[in-house]
Amino acid sequence: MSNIKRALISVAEKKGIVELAEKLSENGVEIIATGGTAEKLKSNDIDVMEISELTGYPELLAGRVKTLHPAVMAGILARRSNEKDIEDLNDNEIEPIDLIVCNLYPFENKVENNPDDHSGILEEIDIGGQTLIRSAAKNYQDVLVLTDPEQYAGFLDTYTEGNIDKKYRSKLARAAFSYIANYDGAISDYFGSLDVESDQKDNFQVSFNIKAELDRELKYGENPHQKAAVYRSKDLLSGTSLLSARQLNGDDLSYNNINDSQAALDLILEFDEHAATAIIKHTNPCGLAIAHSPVVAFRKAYAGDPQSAYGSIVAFNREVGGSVAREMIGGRKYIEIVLAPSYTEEAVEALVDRWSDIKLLELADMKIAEKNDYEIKSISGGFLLQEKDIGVDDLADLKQVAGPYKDKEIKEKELKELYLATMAAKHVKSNAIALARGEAIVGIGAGQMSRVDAVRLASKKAAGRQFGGVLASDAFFPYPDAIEIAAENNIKSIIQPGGSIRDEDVIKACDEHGIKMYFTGYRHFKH
Ligand code: 93A
Repeated sequence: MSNIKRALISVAEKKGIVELAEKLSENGVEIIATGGTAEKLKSNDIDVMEISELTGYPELLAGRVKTLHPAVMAGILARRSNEKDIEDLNDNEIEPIDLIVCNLYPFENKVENNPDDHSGILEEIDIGGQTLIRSAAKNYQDVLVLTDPEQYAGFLDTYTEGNIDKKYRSKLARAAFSYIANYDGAISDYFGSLDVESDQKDNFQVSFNIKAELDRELKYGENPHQKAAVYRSKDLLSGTSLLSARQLNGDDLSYNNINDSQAALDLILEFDEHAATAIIKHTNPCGLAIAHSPVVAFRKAYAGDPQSAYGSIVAFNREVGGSVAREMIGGRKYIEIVLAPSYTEEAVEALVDRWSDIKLLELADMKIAEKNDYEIKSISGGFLLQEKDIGVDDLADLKQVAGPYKDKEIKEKELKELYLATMAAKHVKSNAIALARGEAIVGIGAGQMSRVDAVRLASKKAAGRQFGGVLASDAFFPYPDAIEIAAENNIKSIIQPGGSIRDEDVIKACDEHGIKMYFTGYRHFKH
């Protein structure tokens, strides 16, 4: 049994504390506690020394100063193997403290529940408890520290079995420091939010600390020789998170699976009004369609590029039922992952029957983020942080800048095609070109180093099906050469952000070929 003679308990969250103190008491540990904690323990017939008895002071400043006292701090911080430290304790009649059980004032709850009560929030900044925890964790070789009721049961087992060793102590110290780091992060976020308020929120700076927790370790990263893990962070999200998906079948998701599924989710979230299907390979869509039903949406999306759809991720914004499942199975190529808001039992059975290892992800609440949804890209020594590319694609006020019928309203059907193509181009790696016809994508040119090559590639992929369809580009055309190729490929309309110094040449080329062209004003680079 480890040598714990005295424990100091000071907890805001009192869950499990009586059971813990009881066990310690039974084992002859002397218990010291702060006001509320002492009261709770006493009312459960546990022998407790009040902190004020130890310090010789009452709790001061309405509790701001309770445990901040040399008799406490030296009792924790004294190195048991250091003669001088022990001499100091003896000279000052201070007894060592071997165990700290402490969790802090619920600062985050207070901010969440009473965001405008500034002085109340300040009172929830714990000082003494932090100091107890830090001191114990610093002196972890001699002092144990528990900061979470979830640790109590494991601690009691380890303690009663006499297994408290150096490794266990250091594990507790690490947990203590990360507990404090998170706590301080929340405080700093709060003060950051005050700054942002006074800056009129016009200033995008990292006024927040990104806090993240390990969600799971992965088998490996993008390649088998790279280690990898998934972290989750509330600071990076306000919309739907893939991390809340329920997996109904299949092995654990790999790094690439997660990366691709996120791309699938980002794209499918663009569609709400119509049933949509997106088919993703290596984060790029190779199929995308809208329809009155998910069955037809899938059929059309798949027809976009059946060859590339092998081993793909298929995302739906509507329930996957039996007929959708049968459509997916019907003699088609292997699908690795399906992502949908829900599945019928029949659909799950049919899909699993066909592909026993198919990964089925259910994400009930599919909602696009409105704000505070960020993207991070790592660079050596730091990272790039940006808002996600969301919320600018209402095509209601589209401006036609070239081609015939300028004074006519855009037909519903064409508007759908324009939207579909724009969404595809937005979610394709730049330089991106997407061709749409009849509510489906028929050709995509992804990740080309020149835009004109992207147009060539998309046209080749469309293999004639683009006739009379629309073309979307993620960024402006620097030269009119791409228009020539679009004309050769019988494109009827082009949608693009505009903004090139040669816009006039590009408009002229469209006019010459009788191609309608619309400017959106929004670029959608994705690199
Ligand atoms: O206001 S404090 O920062 N001053 C202190 O000296 C102090 N010591 C412990 N708050 C302090 N504590 C905190 O009191 C602990 O972290 C714990 O959360 C809480 C327990 O108080 P009680 O036992 O009275 O319920």
